[in-house]
Amino acid sequence: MTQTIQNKAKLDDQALIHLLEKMWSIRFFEETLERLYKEGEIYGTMHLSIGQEATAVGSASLLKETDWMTSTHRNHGHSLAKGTSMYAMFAEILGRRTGTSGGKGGSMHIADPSVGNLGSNGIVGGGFPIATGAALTAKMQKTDQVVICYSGDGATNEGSFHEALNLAAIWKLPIIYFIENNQYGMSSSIHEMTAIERLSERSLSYGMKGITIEGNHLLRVIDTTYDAIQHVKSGQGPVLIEALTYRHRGHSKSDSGLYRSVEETKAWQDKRDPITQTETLFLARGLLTNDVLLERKQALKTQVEKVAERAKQDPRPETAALFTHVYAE
Ligand SMILES: Cc1ncc(C[n+]2csc(CCOP(=O)(O)OP(=O)(O)O)c2C)c(N)n1
Ligand SMILES: [Mg+2]
Repeated sequence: MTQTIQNKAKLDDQALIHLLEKMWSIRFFEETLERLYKEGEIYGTMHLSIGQEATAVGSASLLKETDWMTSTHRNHGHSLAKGTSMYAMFAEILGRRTGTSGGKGGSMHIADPSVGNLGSNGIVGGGFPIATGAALTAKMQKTDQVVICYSGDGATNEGSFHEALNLAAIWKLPIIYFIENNQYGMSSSIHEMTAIERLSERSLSYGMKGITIEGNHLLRVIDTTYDAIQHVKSGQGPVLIEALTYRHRGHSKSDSGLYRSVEETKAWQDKRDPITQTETLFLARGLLTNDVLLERKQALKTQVEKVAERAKQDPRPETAALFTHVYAE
């Protein structure tokens, strides 16, 4: 018998299953990218968010299409969860003309304003001023929009973080700073890089609300983001969410992983994987049976691979395209 899973956003069983499917599709998307990379189809590097799917899905899915978000170099999950086309993202990363930026930006420059995705960013901390400016726009134009600014833990040591948070707090902007604390900034442990225990404590110095949560727990992310949206919409100012998570893969494609132990990675993969935890919960509550789960998962995997193959057939940008989109018209 199904036991409804309580959540503050009042998502029903079907909506929750849809979020699980979103997490699967993000994982399959990135696993497909890994394969394509090994096959020599992708130039440059990539930063995979495998292991961090619950933070992206549990938060971005609560936004309306007209709400905004900014992301980082590790943006695939956020961009897909906000509604950016998977096909256009594959095409972008494969350097095809049909990509979100005409195939000229690549993995770190996915943007799609049509769904409120104001862009990812290769500059660590580069999203803070952009997102804060977007929130100021929303407030001045009284549009009722909310902004989520995603960042990593390492980025909170950039000056832009502190300047942006201060301004957002004094102007009471409708923005949620969502830190995905995956424990490392490249090869640096966050514990060696900051002298505080919780990054959410930083909210206190700016006079804003702050909270640290288990980021691999989908329901916890949903509830926390829901509360934060209500808070910023009611004009009480910004919220800082620190979500504890872990990236299963290396920082980028060139990472020999010498800075963390195999045991540590294995523990996060085996005991705290966001997808496995969600599947276990949904099965236990009877939202779906094991057979249905496996069937849907396999179907989605096949579908994602087909999308990649379709994007691969597209043409690359023409040489003349090098000179377009460089300056605003
Ligand atoms: C301004 C700037 N400094 C340094 C870098 C190099 N760099 C790229 S990612 C990264 C680590 C970022 O760590 P974190 O914010 O925790 O994000 P994560 O990679 O863990 O998602 C660094 C130092 C950069 N891209 N931009
Ligand atoms: Mg990090």
